[in-house]
Amino acid sequence: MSKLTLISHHLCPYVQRAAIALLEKGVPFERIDIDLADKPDWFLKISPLGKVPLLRIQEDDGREEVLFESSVICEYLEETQAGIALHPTDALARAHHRGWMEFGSSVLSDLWGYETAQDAAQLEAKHKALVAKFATVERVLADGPYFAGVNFSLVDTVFGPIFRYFDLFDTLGDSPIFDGLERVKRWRKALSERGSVRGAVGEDYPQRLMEFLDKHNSILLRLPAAA
Ligand SMILES: N[C@@H](CCC(=O)N[C@@H](CS)C(=O)NCC(=O)O)C(=O)O
Repeated sequence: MSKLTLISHHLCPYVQRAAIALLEKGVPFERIDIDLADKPDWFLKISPLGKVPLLRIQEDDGREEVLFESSVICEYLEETQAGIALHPTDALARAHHRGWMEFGSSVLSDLWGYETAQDAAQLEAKHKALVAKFATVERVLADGPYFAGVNFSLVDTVFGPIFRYFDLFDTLGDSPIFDGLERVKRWRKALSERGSVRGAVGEDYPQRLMEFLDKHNSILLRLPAAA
């Protein structure tokens, strides 16, 4: 049996996708969190883009492989590990899921701009972009509780970490993003209750996210309700 190691960072939402997939499939793995502000040499040697996540696969016979890119890692796990299926069997449905995983990455790009906004205008622009993206998501969601109904899928591994940001952001005083988006809200709740989603970060996640906002001088921390 191969030994799997997830090279990670405490806050990274892309890492969380892979961690959730591993937890869903019940695959034992080791997690190594690195400091992205001071990347270790061993990491730079094996990470083509200098980014986490990486999945290190060590075979019993000493062979070793490293995968990079969260979607590649998740697809590899889906193809090689037993346990629950995280992709639909139908090729067209699977292609749609891959599209919505990409959509989740574009939401993360807006979220980065939102959480690192320095002034009210930047925050407002990213707030609007996020509202528009989640309104689009609302239109494709059905009865839930998950993206594709009762079956948890890789799209859920992408959005669980996205929604997690708002557990903290909701307390900081910006106007709500999900108002009127009842299906999105229901999906968010279902994901927040899922064991694998909860288990993909440490207990100190909210504190680390606060530190991140502080380090980036985020305007979210300077809103009247956050003071
Ligand atoms: N497309 C990549 C994105 C991964 C990514 O952006 N990781 C961030 C942390 S969340 C990172 O390692 N950043 C370090 C850097 O860019 O120097 C994936 O899906 O794995």
